[in-house]
Amino acid sequence: MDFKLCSVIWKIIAKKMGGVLKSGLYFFFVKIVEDYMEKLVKCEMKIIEKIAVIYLVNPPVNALSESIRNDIYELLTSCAANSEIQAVIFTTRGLPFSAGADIKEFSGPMKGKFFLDFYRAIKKLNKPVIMGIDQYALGGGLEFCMLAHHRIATPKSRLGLPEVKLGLIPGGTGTMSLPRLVGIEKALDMIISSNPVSAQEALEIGLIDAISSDDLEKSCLDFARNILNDSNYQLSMPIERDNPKMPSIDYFKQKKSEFLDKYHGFKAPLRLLDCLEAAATLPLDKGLAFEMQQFMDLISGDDSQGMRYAFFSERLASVVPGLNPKEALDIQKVGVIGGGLMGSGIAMAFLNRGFTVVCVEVDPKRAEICQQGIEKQFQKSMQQGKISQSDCDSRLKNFSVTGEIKDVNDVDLVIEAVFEKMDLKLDIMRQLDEICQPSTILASNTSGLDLNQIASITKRPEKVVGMHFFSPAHVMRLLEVVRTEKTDSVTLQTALTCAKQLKKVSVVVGVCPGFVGNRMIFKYFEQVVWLLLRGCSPQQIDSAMKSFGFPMGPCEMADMSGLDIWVHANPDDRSLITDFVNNGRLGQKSGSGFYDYSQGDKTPQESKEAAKIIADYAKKQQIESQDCGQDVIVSRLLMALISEGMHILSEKVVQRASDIDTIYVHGYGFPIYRGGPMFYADQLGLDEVKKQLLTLVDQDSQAWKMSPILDECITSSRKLSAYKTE
Ligand code: 3H9
Repeated sequence: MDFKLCSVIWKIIAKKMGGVLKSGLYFFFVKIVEDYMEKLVKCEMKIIEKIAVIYLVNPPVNALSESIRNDIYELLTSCAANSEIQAVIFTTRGLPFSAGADIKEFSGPMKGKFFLDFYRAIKKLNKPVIMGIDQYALGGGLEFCMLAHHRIATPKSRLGLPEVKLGLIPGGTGTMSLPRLVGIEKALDMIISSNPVSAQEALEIGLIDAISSDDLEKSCLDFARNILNDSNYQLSMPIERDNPKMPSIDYFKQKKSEFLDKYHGFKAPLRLLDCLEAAATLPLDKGLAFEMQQFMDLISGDDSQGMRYAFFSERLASVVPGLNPKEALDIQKVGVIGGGLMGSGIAMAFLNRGFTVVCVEVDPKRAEICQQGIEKQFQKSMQQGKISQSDCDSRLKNFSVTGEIKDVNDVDLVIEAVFEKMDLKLDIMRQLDEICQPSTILASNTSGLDLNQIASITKRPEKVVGMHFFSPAHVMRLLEVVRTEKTDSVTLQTALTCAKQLKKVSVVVGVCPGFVGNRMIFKYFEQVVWLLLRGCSPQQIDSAMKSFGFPMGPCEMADMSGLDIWVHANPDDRSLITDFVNNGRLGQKSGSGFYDYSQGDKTPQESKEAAKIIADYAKKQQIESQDCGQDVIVSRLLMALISEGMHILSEKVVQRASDIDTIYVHGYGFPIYRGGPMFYADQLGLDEVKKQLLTLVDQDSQAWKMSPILDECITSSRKLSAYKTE
């Protein structure tokens, strides 16, 4: 559905009618246009020398929505009835082959024709069907391809079944077809990783028949003609091949015990194993029925709902009404100020995507470490086969370290990544403003300082933006793009376009201490301290949060990032954490924090000394221990996130609640199958959230404040995760 098109037509009509139509009618109008557009023909067919060529036309990604599925089915039926037609080709003109079933339709009842109908229709057709795959065939798109007798792909195409990423299994015959084509082990590898294979690999493993040499349609037509002229040709569908062989007798038993641990909390991986076992052991019809049953169970479950919500939230988080991607400045050369861990990571993130990077590091020793660290990292990637020798060479050729800040005078974008001290950042920004070209965008990687103040030191505050990377910056996908009161639309758009080029998940946020992610984590951590002082051990807290689905507990996480970071970020902090730091327990880097660590081993071990520091502090503060079970731990920590998230929404720091969820899923390890803290609040029920929060407010009205947003959502029966601030 194209809202832009709707709004243009709407404006024309509204103007013509002199504003008679009320704006409320807009949505009614949108619905009519939407229905109309849905009904537009999604497939086009022409017949070339008795071969039907059918083009899939459902931009932008050829999602297999109800209307296109129905069109496909009708065309297959009409080709069966037309004795002139001897073969059928499905392909595209310019569009990707297909991104799979239309995920938007998964929230409602499944309507229209489906993959089993395609299977039966192709079988009944009894004429060769050839799929011409361009760009990608994913999920249901690949399942549809595997139902055909043959597949031909362009050299750069990718083919995969990424349903597990959405908490699903390939439920459109894929778990029966793929193992019959490529074997059980490869099928499992492809589906569980969600990673598509290249056309070359697809050819090698038997997933496709050929790679098109030039024109895809011509290759498919030539292939069809060859078959039709071959008197020995036998028509056969891959899905009807013999059952794939089990790799070993106890293969699935072993995999199940491995997956229980590896994919703890996720439902789809185990269901996938069941389906592949069914593919190996059951007759096809029973296998297909089993697959469909698993798919239907998963699609209605909380996990898949959370993961589908996360899919759309991620794409929405960088959408800002009024911005125009065409206005983004062309960024080629980037300056990074500071060659520490963060600066090096940012430099690598840009180098990995073909940018030229100049890194300024005034300390010669640190400059050398930065240069060597980056060289080492690229060489490691090369040894692991992730990049080629020439990739490695060109990245290093595009990189230089200098001790002179004036060397960034010709960059298009400069990002300061120096120590988190306001005076230092102000000084750097003042210098950059003088040195850089007037068109250069000045970005700060501050993780929570007042960016309005930082921008105000320059004569170009409208060209100042926050680009808050998460460490390690070349690995972590999240980027908070911070707009100040004065950031202009071109600067914001350029930062977002850059983020896209870096393949980051960017979320636009406003200025407030800690922005969104860190502001919420501070509240979360306050509750960790509260629990520690009431007698919960770090292990108890960590284990409760890991059972909830976090890959790491908060105490392990704090030890990993360094307890001194917390104290630096809260200079007035006189809490328990300061006592840890004063005792030299900075976390993993000092060999001890909440836990003890043996040299060269990051496994957390229970620490008597840490327990003593906590007990002494509690005694000093006259805090009595309380009986806090797993429920209390999980409730306190999640309520801290949910409550702060709602305050952030009231202050309009983000555009929508789902932006908060995107930050938490991609930057803080919130379990993706729970959608994020705001989505989880909806799953828990907002009345229940209110009940838990009221109890906390009752216990400590200083620490806990109710947000009016909660009541607003409850009284209007709206979902918190759907809350928009603009
Ligand atoms: C499935 O197939 C189930 C079957 O096994 C069984 C059925 C019974 N549906 O990502 P982009 C939208 S499950 C609906 O920005 P890119 C997307 O929201 C499906 N919409 O572009 C965005 O919309 P907007 C298995 C979809 O070039 C626009 O298209 N398939 C779908 O960076 C552009 O997307 C998958 O899991 C969809 N399937 O990446 C593949 N896909 O402009 C999921 C995309 O309004 N998709 N949209 O924000 C992807 O991985 C990426 O979108 C793709 C393109 C690689 C295709």
